[in-house]
Amino acid sequence: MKNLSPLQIERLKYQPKLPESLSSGINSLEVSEGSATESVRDQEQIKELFANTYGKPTVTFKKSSSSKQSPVRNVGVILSGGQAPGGHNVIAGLYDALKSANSENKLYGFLGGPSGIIEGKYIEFNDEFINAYRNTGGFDIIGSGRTKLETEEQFKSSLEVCKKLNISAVVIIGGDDSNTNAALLAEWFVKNNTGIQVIGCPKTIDGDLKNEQIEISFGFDTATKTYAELIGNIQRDANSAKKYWHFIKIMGRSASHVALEAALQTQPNITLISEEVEEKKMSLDSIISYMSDIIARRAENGKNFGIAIIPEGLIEFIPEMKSMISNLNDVMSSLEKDERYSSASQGEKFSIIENTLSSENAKVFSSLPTLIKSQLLMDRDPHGNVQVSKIETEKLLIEMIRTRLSEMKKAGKFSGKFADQAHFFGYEGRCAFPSNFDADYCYSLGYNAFALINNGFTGYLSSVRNLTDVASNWIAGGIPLTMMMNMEKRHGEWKPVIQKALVRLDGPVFKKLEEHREEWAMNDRYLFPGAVQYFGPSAVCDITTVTLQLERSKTLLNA
Ligand code: FBP
Repeated sequence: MKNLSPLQIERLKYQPKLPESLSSGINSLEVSEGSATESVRDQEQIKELFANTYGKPTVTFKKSSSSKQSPVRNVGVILSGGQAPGGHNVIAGLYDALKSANSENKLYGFLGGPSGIIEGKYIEFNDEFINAYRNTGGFDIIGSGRTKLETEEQFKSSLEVCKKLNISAVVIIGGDDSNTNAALLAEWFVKNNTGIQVIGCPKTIDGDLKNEQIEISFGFDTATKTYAELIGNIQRDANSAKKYWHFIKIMGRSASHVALEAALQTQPNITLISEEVEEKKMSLDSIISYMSDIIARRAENGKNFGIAIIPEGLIEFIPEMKSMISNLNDVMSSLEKDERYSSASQGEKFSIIENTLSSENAKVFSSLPTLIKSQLLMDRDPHGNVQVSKIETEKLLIEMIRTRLSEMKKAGKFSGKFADQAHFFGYEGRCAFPSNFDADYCYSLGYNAFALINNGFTGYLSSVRNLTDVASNWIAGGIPLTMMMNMEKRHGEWKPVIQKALVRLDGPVFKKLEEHREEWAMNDRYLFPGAVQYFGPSAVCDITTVTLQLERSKTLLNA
């Protein structure tokens, strides 16, 4: 093989593990149905909007002694949204299941995300093509995109493309927004008697697509292990040089699951959790006080160094910032179309904004450093929201802490030194080689997605559970997408969307941080997890996240 690293060559040979129920043959599955389901909230509205796909039961697959004939099927697959390690294995699992059900079956990959199905851009997979991507990171096999699939026109174009390719099922691999789109498409296909099924697969490094049936979204395991390795390395450096405070912002959009898991794996001195900031209504000023106090107390012990973990979405959870950003999003949606604003200089833009925001929000905006102000004015995402990954919150905190510490110094309350380093970990982890857990989980999700198709389901999310046990004991099945939905305001309109799972402050994962953080702040208890392990003892190589282990052990205790 040409142009492959030694690890690539070894990983291509890895055979992902499947739950026992699925490994006995794709055409020999018995379906066991649970009772009818309801959406998490707003049941009446969701039922009305999804009249054909609402209320279906959860399903579980079991081994069956009899085998049935599987008709020829063509399936299309889409990778949607941000990259997450393991996406290639979902496609490999889907392909293997589809081919083992009937060798005449075909799998098409839509290129560049959901726009591929709308515009009819696709490839057909074959063994050679798939084999080159097994157990590799990235979404480059067919590319990804963030086009929303939600309008009648888009659905009609998708139908035309499916008809042309004789596709009878579509698998959408994505996060909460993409699976909301999967639910809409599934409903539209049933309503219009097309006979085309739609199945979703739970993807996102953010870890915020989870519930009782979806224990973890794929990619979270590998991404958090990658960030934990990097944090561990920085902790070693900080503890060696003893001269820098490292402020590390970590991807994860709104929820702080990624920051929390990385912190549990590494035990840094400070970990901010956005959900706690919001719950306790902590102002920016009180966050600065909390962090400066730890820095000053460590300095008293002769430690002018440390590690602070900052979740990507923090800024939106600080009450005064949240209010200002929401006002700013509204203001920007009209200002962006205004010629006078577009041609204004940066300074003029700031004044226009300050004069347009409410007086409270204008005060907050004008108190921010220029760098942050300009980042707040950058392009909005497709939902009209500020792109939090582009705001350098870590630098905002550093600047404000520096000012606070110099005030404390003047008042005789700080006698140490403060030298900082800022980092942002995000893209470093989204395309890493999937860990064994993600390689196995993703392959199982894809394989299971075909099991759902083969058994006639639509509007379901592929679900593989019991994930802290060995893979052979994992439970495969599906849950109706509508079960995870509620109504939320988007662009000023109420829309059905899959509910995002935020960090629960009463859950075992946050409690673990809360119990230890004072100890970790003052007495260095750094852990150095090292690189993701692919080969070696199962107790090192096959285990999943601290988050899932804590959550599952609580579930088992309560069971
Ligand atoms: P998904 O929700 O689509 O999985 O995306 C996750 C994510 O990595 C977030 O953590 C981050 O805020 C965002 O994507 C960045 O996206 P982009 O690279 O498109 O700006």
